[in-house]
Amino acid sequence: MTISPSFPYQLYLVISEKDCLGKDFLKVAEQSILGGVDIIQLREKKASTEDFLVKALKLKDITDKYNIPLIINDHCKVAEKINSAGVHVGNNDRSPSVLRDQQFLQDKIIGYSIEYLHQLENEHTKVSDYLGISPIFRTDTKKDTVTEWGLDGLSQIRSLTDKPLVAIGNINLSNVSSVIKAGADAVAVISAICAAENPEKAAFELKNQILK
Ligand code: TZP
Ligand code: MG
Repeated sequence: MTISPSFPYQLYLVISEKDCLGKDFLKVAEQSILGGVDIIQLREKKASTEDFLVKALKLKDITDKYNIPLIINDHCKVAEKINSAGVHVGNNDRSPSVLRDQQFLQDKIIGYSIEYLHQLENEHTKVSDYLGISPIFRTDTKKDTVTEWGLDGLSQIRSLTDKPLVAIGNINLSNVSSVIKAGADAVAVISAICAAENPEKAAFELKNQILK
């Protein structure tokens, strides 16, 4: 695979405490980094701002220790408070073009989820640093999704944009190579690492497949 100079990360862990199924999510994060995860997003769907902030600060201690970017899902105020590497938003969240105008986000990473083809044409896509192609395959981890892009959908998007593409949705060891072949610059996973008995080994094996 070729590594995008503007998004030089290939294995992207999206983490929440709940998705770690009783394991300490901070340990899962650290083990995943040791296994080869390049970038981590904190995504706590039901957390209050206060609770999210506490988790984000603890996670940032770990990502800082290994010099790994921490991306914050939705909670842009928390992102600013902890000086995270960036934010990730979807179609129903604060829009990337408004976020980009905020001073603290001007030089940070903004990720934007693509659920409809027409989003490729909008201003938000233009100002984003990467596009989350959401979901590639239907997944039990997030049920309220719109388009199941599949490998063909991913290839089609690849042919329409030069933006770094982060594929997400039911990606695991058995399909990760095909997702890369279809044009993803990076793959994002939740359960393939968070739910694994050995998150370090799971990350290591995924990374190996990606770099093959
Ligand atoms: N966005 C689209 S699918 C998804 C998100 C956050 C969940 C991915 O989780 P998993 O367990 O890797 O399928
Ligand atoms: Mg969101």
